Amino acid sequence: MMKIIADSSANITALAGVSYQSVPMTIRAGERDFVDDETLDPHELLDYLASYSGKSGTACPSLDCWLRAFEGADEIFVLTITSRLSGTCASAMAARDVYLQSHPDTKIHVFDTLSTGPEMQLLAERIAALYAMGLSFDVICEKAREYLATTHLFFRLKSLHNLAQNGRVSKLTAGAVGILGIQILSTASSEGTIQPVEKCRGEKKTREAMVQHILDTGYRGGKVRIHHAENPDAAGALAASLRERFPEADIEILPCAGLCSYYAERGGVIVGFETI
Ligand code: X90
Repeated sequence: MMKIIADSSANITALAGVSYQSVPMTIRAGERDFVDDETLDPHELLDYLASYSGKSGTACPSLDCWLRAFEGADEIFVLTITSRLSGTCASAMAARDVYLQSHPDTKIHVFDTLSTGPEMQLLAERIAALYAMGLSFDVICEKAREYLATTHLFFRLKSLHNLAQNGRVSKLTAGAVGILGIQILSTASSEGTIQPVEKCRGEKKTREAMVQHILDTGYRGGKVRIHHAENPDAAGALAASLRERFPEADIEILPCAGLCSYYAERGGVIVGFETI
C-alpha cells in the first residue's frame, strides 16, 4: 500500500484517490495543549490565544507519531514543513531510520518542502497524480522534487508576533509590523526561510501587491491553493483577481488548521502556486 503523510501544517486531512494521513503538531499556551488534528477548532484556538497573554509555542510531531503513521504501508511519501523553521523534518528522518531497521523492504522518502501549507498541498496532489500514472517510487520522488522547484509560497500577515516570539523571524523584522492597517507580505525563500518582501497598507493595496508578486514570480494560470486564518473574504478576493487574468485557473481555498492559524494569526493568508 502507498501512503502520503504530511505534518498538520499542510492544512489537509484527506486527498482524493490515495491514502493520506496528517501527523499533528502541537500548539502550547499556558496550561493548554492543542493537538492539531481534526478535533481541533482553529476558531476556538484563535479565541483562546487572543485572551491569553502569556508565552505560547509549538512542538513538532514526535518520532512515535511518525512510526505509527508509517505502519501498514510499503511505499511512503513524507512531506514536512521547512527544516529551517521546525524540527519536523529531522523528527521524520529519524523515524524513517528507526522504521527501516525493522522494515527493510519499506520505501520511505522524506521531502523537506522548504515551505508549508498550500505549497505542501500542491506537492501532495502532484505525488498522488504521479502515482495514479503508475510510475515507480523512485521516478515519483524524482519528478516530485522537480515539481517542488516550480512551486512558490507567498503570505500576508497582520502580525508577526507569534513568529517572533518563537524565534522564527527576527525581532527587527517583526517590529516593523503591528502598526494598525499595515500588512507584511513575505515569501518562502529558496532556502526555506521567511523573507519579507513588502509592507502594504490597506486591503486592496495588499491584494494588488500579492497578485503582482505572484505574476512576477512567473505564475501563468497553473494551480493555486489559498489557505487562510479566518479570512475567507481576502482569500476569495485574491482568487477572483487571479481568475480575472486566468479564467481557467484551478484555484482552491481552504481554512488553515491549527499550526498555520497560530503562526499566520487571525486574518493571515497563505498562497501556494505553480509556475509551470
Ligand atoms: O516545530 C514547530 O514547532 C513548528 C514551527 C513552525 C514555524 C513556522 C510556521 C509558519 C506557518 C506562516 C507563514 C508561512 C511561513 C513560510 C515558511 C518558509 C505559517
